[in-house]
Amino acid sequence: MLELDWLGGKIAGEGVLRLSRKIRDLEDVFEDHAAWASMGPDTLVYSVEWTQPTAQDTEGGLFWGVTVIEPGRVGEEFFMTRGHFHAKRDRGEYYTTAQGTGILLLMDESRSGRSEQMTSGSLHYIPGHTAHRVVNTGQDPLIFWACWPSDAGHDYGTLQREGFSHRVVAGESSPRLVPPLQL
Ligand code: M6P
Ligand code: ZN
Repeated sequence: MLELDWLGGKIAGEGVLRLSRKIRDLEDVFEDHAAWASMGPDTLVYSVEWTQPTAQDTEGGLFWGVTVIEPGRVGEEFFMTRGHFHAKRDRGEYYTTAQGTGILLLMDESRSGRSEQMTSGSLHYIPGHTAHRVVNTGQDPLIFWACWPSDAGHDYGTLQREGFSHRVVAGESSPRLVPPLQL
């Protein structure tokens, strides 16, 4: 059995997998390349802990994990996850926010974008065929839990080539979506 630190965003127990994404890993993700290049390459942007109780690709299995996105910006753009489509496009996912404030960016395969506000207790259903990326717009870490099918897989290549439909940047008084989108 594993133990969750629900608000702290940690999973304790055997076989927990972990990864971290630093500035140096995210060169193609942020728009302002000069701002990106001026930052310490070891600056932590986000980390993920997750459990895979079945093998990757098991049909009918589920994975469970937590992501902690640090507060920060690259130029005007807030720290965020790389974002992905599922390799098996029809697979969905749940996200739920434990702590912090952010925006979930969603984009379908025809590049139509929408967003959902993330705040403590918000639950987000991500349907299949939908790219998803989380942006931390707050001043504290943004902690969200996720549950996804074992055979969903991650397709990062499509967004690497084509980018996301929208970006989230700091506005004068509140975060702003570019191009504009109703929050
Ligand atoms: C969530 C899940 C994971 C994902 C992680 C980070 O925890 O969706 O599958 O890996 O967020 O997002 P990304 O893979 O886009 O960097
Ligand atoms: Zn996913």
